[in-house]
Formats: sequence, structure tokens, C-alpha cells
Amino acid sequence: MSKSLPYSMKDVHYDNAKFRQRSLFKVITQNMISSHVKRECTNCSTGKFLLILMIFGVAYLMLTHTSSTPASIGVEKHVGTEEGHSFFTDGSGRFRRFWRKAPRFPPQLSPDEIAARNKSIHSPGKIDSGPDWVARQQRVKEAFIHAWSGYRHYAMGFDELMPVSKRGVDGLGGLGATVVDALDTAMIMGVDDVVDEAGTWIEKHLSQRIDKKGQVNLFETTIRVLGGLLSAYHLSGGEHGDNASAKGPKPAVYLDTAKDLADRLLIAFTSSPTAIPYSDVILRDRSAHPAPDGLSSTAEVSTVQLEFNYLSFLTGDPKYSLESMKVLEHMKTLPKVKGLVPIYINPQTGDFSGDNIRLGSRGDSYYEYLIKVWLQNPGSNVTYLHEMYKESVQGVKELLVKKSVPNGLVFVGELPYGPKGSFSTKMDHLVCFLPGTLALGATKGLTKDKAMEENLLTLEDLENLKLAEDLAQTCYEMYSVTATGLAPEIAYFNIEGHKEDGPGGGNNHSKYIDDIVIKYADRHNLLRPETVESLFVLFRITGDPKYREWGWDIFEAFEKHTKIDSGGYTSLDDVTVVPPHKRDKMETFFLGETLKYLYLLFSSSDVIPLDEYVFNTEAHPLPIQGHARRK
Ligand code: DMJ
Repeated sequence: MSKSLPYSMKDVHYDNAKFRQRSLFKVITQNMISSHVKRECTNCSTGKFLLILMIFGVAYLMLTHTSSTPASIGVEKHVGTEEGHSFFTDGSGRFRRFWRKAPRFPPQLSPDEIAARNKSIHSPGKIDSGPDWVARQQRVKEAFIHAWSGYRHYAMGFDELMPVSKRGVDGLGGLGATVVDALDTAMIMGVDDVVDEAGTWIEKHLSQRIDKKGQVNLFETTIRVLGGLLSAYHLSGGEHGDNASAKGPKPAVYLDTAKDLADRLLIAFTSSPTAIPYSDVILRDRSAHPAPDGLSSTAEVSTVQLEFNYLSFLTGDPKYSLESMKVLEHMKTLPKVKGLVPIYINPQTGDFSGDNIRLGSRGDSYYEYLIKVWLQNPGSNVTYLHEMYKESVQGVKELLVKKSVPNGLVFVGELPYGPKGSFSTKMDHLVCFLPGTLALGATKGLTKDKAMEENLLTLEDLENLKLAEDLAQTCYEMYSVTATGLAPEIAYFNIEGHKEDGPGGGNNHSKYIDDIVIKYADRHNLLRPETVESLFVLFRITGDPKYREWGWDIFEAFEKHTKIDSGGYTSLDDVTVVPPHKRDKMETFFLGETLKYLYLLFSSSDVIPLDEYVFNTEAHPLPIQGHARRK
């Protein structure tokens, strides 16, 4: 196992140097012109001889440097990897490193692209993209319409569509989860017909369903249905008492339904003997109970606060916020491992259960909501959340982040037996939320340029932003290493001294084919959003067009391998073979998250600005109260 941790301030300085554009030729000639040697030696023959020698030397260095530039110019695929790694960690001589110290070149942009980038990042309000990105954004919108058409045709009112067998299934308790999850995406994209259909269905059916249905999961129902309703209420102009989209029902319908639902979900908190809610609620009985093993997931109980806080704000009734925030206040008091927490918690005792620490399933959005709830509530005293967040990121860097061999992908592993047990190189695709969260935590939603101008970034923020960028690349490579160009649910990484058993992803053209191992049981793809979510956030924050290119690659792979002609998109059984076997399920988050984030990745930065909104973990944007942002 690799002992060395890949993060140090050296990486951060390196990253900053990257943004200063100087050509190697300029660096060398400036050095020569200003050097003492030149002044002293050009007048004598030894000096002339030395000068000629230097010119030859410079020419040689330029040639050898040029031969290594494809890696740096080809940023779309390989930026920040082997070259950056060896710069700091390999044992090559001082002389070579001196010349390599010239900053890596930023992406080579055409004047059009530079103009487009500057518009999108620095001038909110203007249309940001050249025709290319507008056209690509349109393709995402068409994909959304295709996904919806399959759902409405074969599964309207069911939770999910099974697009291959052309029917619906209730995998989430029967509240028509796809309808609610998709609604605000339709509003953002301006697909009025879908807004109308989804809104009308909600008005006609959802209250009844809430009244009659049985068991639902507190977390899933909160993030998808409650979050979707609240976002729809806001986006349709509810807070201003109008109907901005002029489609669908009056916004009050969304808020009234949200309130009814939340009133029933609250029982999960109030019937538990501790601050930790039970995992399941019987809606019609207004009762709650723990999961069969008695435990709640850490991520689940700590990922409902954005939604309940916003509902309290809208209704003026503090009970939703009070109950949900008790969870985080209680978690503040529990022992942790450098800010990291086990993935289970016991609602009977209020204590964490077991030692398993990971940022994948059951752990992920605990870390996400620490920073987002803090960002959501600038006026209130929740500083402890920011402290918990910062401590946990430090813990991630110290205990979970490593680099793969042979090519140095930065990844986040797991500690399944706690800090004293062995390190696992397993990384769930779910962990790919982290690059976006880290970037958001660093700049608080501002662009990096603006945050730097305002002197808001600490060294820690810069380090976290660098980690975010490296992890985003790893997440992207989890896609490009497979035969389909789609990521598996779980990947393992080879590290120094430890090779995982198992094959690669099937794309032998990928540079990372030997770094990433995909086990047989982990080869499926559920149309998950985490990577495109992070690409969206990183594009907004850094303005680097490679994130759009990566997102487009992923979108095209979804189009090629998951689209079902009769309508909808399907999960896959195996991303390492072409054609992949289809799984027959379109998860609600494909419409709620994946396509929304792709659409926003290609949109102007003034659409749902990151310093005015927080996205809940299901990609439903909720406004930051008063838009007073954190510093
Ligand atoms: C979504 O429901 C949410 O993003 C959640 O936090 C994690 N899993 C899915 C998407 O993969």
C-alpha cells in the first residue's frame, strides 16, 4: 500500500503557476536578456562562445520540451496527471526540474472560446456560449424530452419507468417520484408541456397518494419529493405570489403538498427517543419505525436539513427546521476520526455504529450537507457545521486520499474497519459528488477568479480546489476507461505495493487501463449524476472548458448506449462490453439530476447562480435566504 499522501502545498503552488501563461521561449530569453552573464560576456570572444553554447542548449531544451507537450496541450484528456505527478515526486535531476518548472500551459483556446469563456464566467447575464454549446445544450434538452416521453407513455404516476419492458414500477413508495423529480428540470429547461403535465399530475394525484400510501424512506422521500416540490414552488414564482412559468397549477399547490408530506415525515424525528430519526415512515398511519437492523444510515439522517429549513422559512413554522437541525447539532457532539464518521448510526442510542468509514454509499451526503447547510444559512449561528466540514476534509486528505499506479490518479478510498484497519482502494461512483462539493466549499459558489480578486481564498481553500480538480479527472477517467465510455458503479485502484484482482474497463486506448480495476459485480451503471454534477460545479467555478468537453463525452456515451428508441433511457448491467446488456430501469435521478446538471453545464452562469442557490443532494435548487452569501 502506498504510504505517501499525495497532497501538499507544493501541488497548490503548482496549480497557481498553471494559471500564469508564459511561453517557455519567453521564460528563457527573458532570463538571458536580464542576466548578468549577458552584460559581462557579449563583448569578449569567450563570451560569444558561451552565448553560442547557450543558444544551442536552449534549442535542445526547447526541442525536448516540445516533445513532451502533447500531454499538457491535450488537456481534454490528460491534464494534471502523470506530468504533474512526476514534477513533484519523481527523482529526476535538478536541472531537468528547473526547466520543467515553467508552468504547464493552460488549455489552448481559440479567441472565440476565450471570449465565450470570459463572458460566461465574468459577465453574468450575457449569453455565454458559442453555437456549439448552445447546440449541445439543446441536445440535452431533447434527451430530457425523450426520457419524459417514455415515462409518460408507459409509466405515468409510477415511481420509475422500466423502458425496455415498457411499464412502470413503484420502487420508492408510490408517490410518482419521477414526476416530482423531473418537474424543476423541465422548468429550468423551459419545457412547458412537461411542466404542465407534471404539475397537473401533482395537483390531481399527489395529495391523495400521500394520504393513502404506506411505507416510504425518510431520506429518499425528502430529497426527491419534498425537495422537488419546494424547488418547483420557488421556480414557479411562489415566493412572489405569481406563477412565473404560467404552466401547471398555482405554485401554492406545490407548497401545500410539500407541507402535508413534511408533516407526516416529521414523525420519524419525533417518535425516535434520540435526535436521530428512524429511517422509515408509514405515511397513511403517520407512524415511523427503524430499518430492520435497527440502524439508520449516517448520510440519510444528515441529508434532510436543506429541505426542512427551507420549508420552515416558507411557512414561518420553525418545527421542520428545529427537528432536522437537532440531528446535526447532536452529531457535532459525537466522537469522530479526524472529522470522518462511520456510515451507520443508531436511533435508539444516538451513537454511531460500527467502524466503516467511506464517502460512498451511506456516508456521502453527510459531508455534502455540512457545507451546504452552512451556506444556506448565512444569518444563523451554524459555524459549527463549517468547522465540522473543514475537519472532515482534512481527515479525507490525511486518511483516504491516495494516488494510483502507474499513472497517478488521485482517488478517495475507504476504511472499512476504521482507522486502525486496512485501507481499501474501493471508490464508489457516488464519491464523485466530492469534487463539486470541495470546489463549492472553497469559493462558496464564487468563481475562482472573483474569490481570488476579493482575497477570499485561504491556502486550505486552494488546496481543496486542487484536490477537487484532480478528483474530477479521476471520476472522468472512470468513464473513459470503459468500453462504453460509461462509469461502473464501483472502481478499485492499484496502488504501490497493492494490486487489485480483476480486469480493467475494456478500453485499451485509455492511459489508465492499468490503474483502474472493475470487479465483475460492480460493472453496472445506474445513470448516476455525481460526475456530471461535479463537472458542472467545477466549470462554473474555474471556467476551464475541459469540464464541458468531459461532460459532453459522457452525454454522448449515455446517448449511444442507454437510449431506448420507444422512449426513456436505461441502466446497464455491464459497462465494460459493447453492446452492453440493458438493465431495464430509468432511475428518477436521471431526469432530476443527470440531465439537469448536463444542461446547466452548457448554460450561462447566471442560470441558477451558485452563490445564490444551494442544490439539494437530488439537484433541486433552493435559494440561499436573502442571497447573502458566506465569505
Ligand atoms: C441521488 O438520489 C442523490 O444524489 C443521493 O445523494 C445519492 N444517490 C442518488 C444519485 O446517485
